[in-house]
Amino acid sequence: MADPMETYGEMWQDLGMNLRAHCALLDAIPKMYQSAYLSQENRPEAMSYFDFVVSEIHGLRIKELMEHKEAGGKVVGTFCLYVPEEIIRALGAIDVGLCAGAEWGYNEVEKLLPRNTCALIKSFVGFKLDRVCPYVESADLVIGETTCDGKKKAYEILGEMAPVYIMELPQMKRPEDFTLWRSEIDRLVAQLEELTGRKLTLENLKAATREVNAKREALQRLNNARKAAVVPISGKDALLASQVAFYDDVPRFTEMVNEIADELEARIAAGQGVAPADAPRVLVTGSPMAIPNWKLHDIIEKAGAVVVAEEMCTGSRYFDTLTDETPETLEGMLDAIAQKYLGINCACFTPNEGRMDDVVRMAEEYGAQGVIHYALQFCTPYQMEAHGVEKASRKAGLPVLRIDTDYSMEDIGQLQTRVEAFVEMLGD
Ligand code: BJ8
Repeated sequence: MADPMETYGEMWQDLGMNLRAHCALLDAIPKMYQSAYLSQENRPEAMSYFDFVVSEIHGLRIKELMEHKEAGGKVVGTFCLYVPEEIIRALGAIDVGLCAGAEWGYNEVEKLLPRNTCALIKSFVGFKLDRVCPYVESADLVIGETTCDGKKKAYEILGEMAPVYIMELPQMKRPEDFTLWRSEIDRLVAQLEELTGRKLTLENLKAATREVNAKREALQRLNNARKAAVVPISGKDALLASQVAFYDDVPRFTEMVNEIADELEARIAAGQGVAPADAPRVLVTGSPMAIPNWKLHDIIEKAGAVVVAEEMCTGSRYFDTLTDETPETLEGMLDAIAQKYLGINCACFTPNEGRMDDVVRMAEEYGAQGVIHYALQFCTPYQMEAHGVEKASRKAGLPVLRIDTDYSMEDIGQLQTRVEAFVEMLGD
């Protein structure tokens, strides 16, 4: 394989990246990928597309972003599911998800942020401080949102290093909260029209909505296949598809995920699975798992279980509902977008009963025998909401294991022991 520095070094340099630190980061990913992904047996062949995407994680896609910028287009970075990608796309910009999933530059980060900040926030601040993420460096604008307190305050710090725009997200779902959120969507439109120099129209918004919905439908197809008695794809591979959805080219990604879904449907018909039919089935719920955070899925599946669903932002919360494409006015389309996004069940909301209902409903639909609640350490919303998830799951007869962890590998042994005991209990 060609040396990535030879192929992309100049591009990374032009982006102002810290090449030495970036090389160290890029060196770490293939080892993690080999251990978590390439060591799997009997993977769907079409997953080779994702092997390629990961091998080019900071290469080919960044080159595409640069070409888009050279042609006058804009790149917009986002950190949260609530930022409507339909609007960004409709205005000709490319939306990339920036949530960082690797421990990086903590020594410097902890001079700015308290040590007891969640790994996701520390990671994105570390990536920016050390200039190792070409997605952040290529963004013309970063859109943040008022979700958890840690993110809100970290965006103020990020704003000292990059252009940041904040959407105010309500924390409840009453009619007056919808009114506030709807006005925030209008503010976002104005901001993005100014950035892109384009006008939002009914036509461009409908076209973008169709494309984004098609991506969600492809992910729904892939995930539906996981409901089969003999599961045709590992949880790790399904998680990877959700992670890549945040930054890959939308039509290409949709096509490739539909190809995987074709293969999975054929595998189901042939009774071909990635795990034995009696492997315990687990639903994972909680904080998002940003790429390359594959730690918990890897532990669960190496313990002999199969993850059949993720109730998380890198999972069902991203694709399980579509935006209504039928309104025939621009205002109507923006109402539909506001509604779709306010329907997401993030733990930053109170009350958030919809999430408990989703966990129980999904466990039934996907045939999960147990629930693993995953929260990043110091993620107050998810760590506290674990109580409600546990209560609702136990009421539905589902055993629950609560895991609070971070991106480091220090607790691997302890997590393996706890997960193995849980999987064994499910198998009894
Ligand atoms: S919609 S989950 S992407 S806010 S892990 S930074 S919550 S302390 S990421 Fe999230 Fe949007 Fe909600 Fe999804 Fe804070 Fe928790 Fe850290 Fe988090």
